[in-house]
Amino acid sequence: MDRLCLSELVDVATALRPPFDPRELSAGIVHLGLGAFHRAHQAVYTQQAIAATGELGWGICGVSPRSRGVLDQLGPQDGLYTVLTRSADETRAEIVGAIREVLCCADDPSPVLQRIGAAPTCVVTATVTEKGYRMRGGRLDVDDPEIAADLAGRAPRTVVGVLAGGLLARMQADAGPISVLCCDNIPGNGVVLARLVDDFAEHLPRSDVLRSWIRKQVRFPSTMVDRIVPATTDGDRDDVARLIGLRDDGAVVAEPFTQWVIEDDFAADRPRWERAGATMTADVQPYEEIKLRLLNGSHSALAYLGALAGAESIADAMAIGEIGELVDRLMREEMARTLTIPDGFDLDAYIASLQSRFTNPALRHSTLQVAMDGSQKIPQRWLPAVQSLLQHGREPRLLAVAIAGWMRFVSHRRSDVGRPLPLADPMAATIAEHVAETSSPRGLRDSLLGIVPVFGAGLRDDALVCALVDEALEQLTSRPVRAALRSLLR
Ligand code: CS2
Repeated sequence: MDRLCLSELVDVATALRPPFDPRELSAGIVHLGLGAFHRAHQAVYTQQAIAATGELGWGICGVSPRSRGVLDQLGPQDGLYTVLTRSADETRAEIVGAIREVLCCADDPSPVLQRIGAAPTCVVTATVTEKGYRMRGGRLDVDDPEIAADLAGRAPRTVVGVLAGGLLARMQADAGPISVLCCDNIPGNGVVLARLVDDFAEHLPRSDVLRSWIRKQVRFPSTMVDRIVPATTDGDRDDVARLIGLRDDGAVVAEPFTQWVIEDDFAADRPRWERAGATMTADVQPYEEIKLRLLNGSHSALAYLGALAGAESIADAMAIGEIGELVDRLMREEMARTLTIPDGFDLDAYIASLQSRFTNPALRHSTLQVAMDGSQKIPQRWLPAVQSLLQHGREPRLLAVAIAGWMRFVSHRRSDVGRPLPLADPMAATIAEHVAETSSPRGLRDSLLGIVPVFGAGLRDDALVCALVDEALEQLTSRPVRAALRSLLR
């Protein structure tokens, strides 16, 4: 079977092709992090915005910070790939042509720095996952060996180093203002990224000049991004081949739902993403909190408890009655009480839509995929809600069950049906050291709550939290997840 590329597009049904000739686009956006999420989210919005406005200057120069694999997927396909949208009733294919160039920083970051420094580039976007920013407590982790190596003067390879280097190139070229959008699940992601870049710039020679240029010429709008995008499987690629009649090694699969809320604070021109359904707003924070706590917070609980109970996918986890009930009550009885709900926002409808998204039978979203990188996710998904409940004199009882679920997951590493559960986490070694210190549930709770980058400094000393986690961990240690939850949910 022939492979998807520009010259093969003529043979594809018009309805599946990009709604413009990709050859006519020029790149006005640099995107860092070419994983499946970007391909199924911002690139699709951009394609639709270009189609709606006819503005051909918003092609994307996609950058893979480390992996050359993406070059092998998208390079021979001229940047083209298919988004397969799956729901219970329908599987739909759409070819995206917005990515016009693919670069990798691993070999040589200089073309990327030049691109960020070039006047036609007005927007940089990033999806590099939480760990890609290499931060600690919201600040740049200057002790991180990769950050330290960038700061010591090599050609930058970290995301923040590349951004700072690109902005330096732009200042030197006098190429004008630019906007940088973080599209990862981090609260206040714009403010956070601005701070990380400033932390990096502070260590560069003549830092004052660059830092003050950035303050004047660069905006970092915050964004809330949402679309469930499981890892692509061979089965997905086979379905794509059937639908488009070509082999596609860059295909991605996603749910029908998609949402993008963007702070309307740009330094320069930008694509009309609102013409593709994005919401432009003065304040992203309420949306971001709602999404991070209700969607991502529930997702992580489903991932750990589901994986322990032997569920391979999030939908399988939801189908386990006790886990479904826990997540429903976690959202309504705990998470929702910690949120500021914008006027006109229908919280019940939002929760109902999350439940149907989590149970989408056509999406095989693996529990282990969501379980990855817990140390980077827990701080923003669970802990602000724990703190908020405590401040209001409420018990974070169900959140404690989720925390105990993570503790059981990282310490036991085996499901109730005996399946090994790998721990994929940048802090895996530290977590393993803390686990090795002790064998009792209480000891484990005390030791793991002592990992400050994950749980902060005070939680370990909070008697109520300790008691709640102890009770849940005791249960999860002594019986299978379903029986433990039956007892904990009484
Ligand atoms: C998930 C997210 O992998 C995870 O941790 O919770 O990727 C989630 O699917 C997206 O944020 C949905 O927008």
